[in-house]
Amino acid sequence: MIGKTMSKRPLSVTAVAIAVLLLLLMVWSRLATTNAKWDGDAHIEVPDYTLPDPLITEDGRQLRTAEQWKSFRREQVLELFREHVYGRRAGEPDTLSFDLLEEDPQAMAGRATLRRLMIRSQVDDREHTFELIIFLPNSAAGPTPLFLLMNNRGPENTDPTREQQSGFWPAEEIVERGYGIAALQVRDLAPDDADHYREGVIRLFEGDQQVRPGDAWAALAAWGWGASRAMDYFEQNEDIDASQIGLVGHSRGGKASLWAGAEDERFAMVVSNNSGCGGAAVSRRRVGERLSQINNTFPHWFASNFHQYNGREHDLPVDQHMLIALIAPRAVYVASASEDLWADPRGEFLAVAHASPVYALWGQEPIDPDAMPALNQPLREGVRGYHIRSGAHNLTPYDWARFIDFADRLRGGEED
Ligand code: GTR
Repeated sequence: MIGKTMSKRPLSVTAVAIAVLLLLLMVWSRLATTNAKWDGDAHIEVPDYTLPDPLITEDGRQLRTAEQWKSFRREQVLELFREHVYGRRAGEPDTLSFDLLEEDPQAMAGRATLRRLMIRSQVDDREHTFELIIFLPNSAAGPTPLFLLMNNRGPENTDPTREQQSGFWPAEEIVERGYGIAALQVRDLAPDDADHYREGVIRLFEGDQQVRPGDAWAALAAWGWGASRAMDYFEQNEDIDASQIGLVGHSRGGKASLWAGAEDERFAMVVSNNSGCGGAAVSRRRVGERLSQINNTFPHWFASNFHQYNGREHDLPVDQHMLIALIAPRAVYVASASEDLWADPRGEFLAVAHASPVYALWGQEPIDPDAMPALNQPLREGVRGYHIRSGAHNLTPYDWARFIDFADRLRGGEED
């Protein structure tokens, strides 16, 4: 070879050692971030509190069996929530019918069938209607499991034409994974407005009744009533597997989905996303939104009796872990977001964990309240699931993908 000889100086041992060290450091810091405990609320002081024991009856008896829970305690707890928190919702209307507004077997470029229905209810001479949108995967071999979103945002988020697509309701991705996806607009059931919330199904049942009792239902319960009417439709439709319906709600919609899942045991799975105060979060922690704030800002969400507990969370005969317990032994999934301190992520996790004694009546393993999962590391314990996503208050494709992973595993009958 003509010219310069390349110098072949061997890499010094020190340089190699430094490189290896740097590499190890990078791997370690990566692992540390992924497995890090969430401590975004470390600066918040939490008062001492004691949660009511769901397994001790009002007359002080300790429950031991699922039979006892089912035969009377569940109803007692449900009654406490009706009386003090959400109010008593109406039953079925005098007549109920489903009008098919549109059916398109070639929706989503042939991958799904779109169905739009008008759900029509009648009580005395009054009528109420609301629309239900459904996409069913065309690849389905039999009746399809389905997720129903109680949409608390604008209807453009659940556009049946799919001209507008939103990560809040990623219908294409859900269909792709073999699930049906449906939506109702909560405002159709009860406008989300203190002056007008009765102008939906509440008026259907009450007419213009002036005086309302302290346990009269309000917007959240009315929204859930709509989910039950959608369920009435799923039950009579053979393309849908009504025994595998997941009810999903975000934020105020998540408060409503939990309560609807407590009232209506036909929902096999209930999902609360960032539901916070009056949803999954333990009220007695008084972290993030307080009862006084929620009741003053949104006086039309809960029964008026609930307002008596403003600043008196510790006097409530229930707390939100008992709401989760009302879903037992069915599946429940609670999701939080790391920046959503207003919804108290840890309080949301704790409600799931403190529902353990009730889930244990069916042999479910407990969830340790001190073992809140790290960011973006979903936890599944039997039929209960939880995750805390990094980021802001929102319902995102990441959240939906985790709900579906969870549902897949439950349907696969996998054990942890
Ligand atoms: C907030 C309210 C929360 C939550 C949220 C939402 O303003 O304080 O309880 O429900 O709205 O629905 O996005």
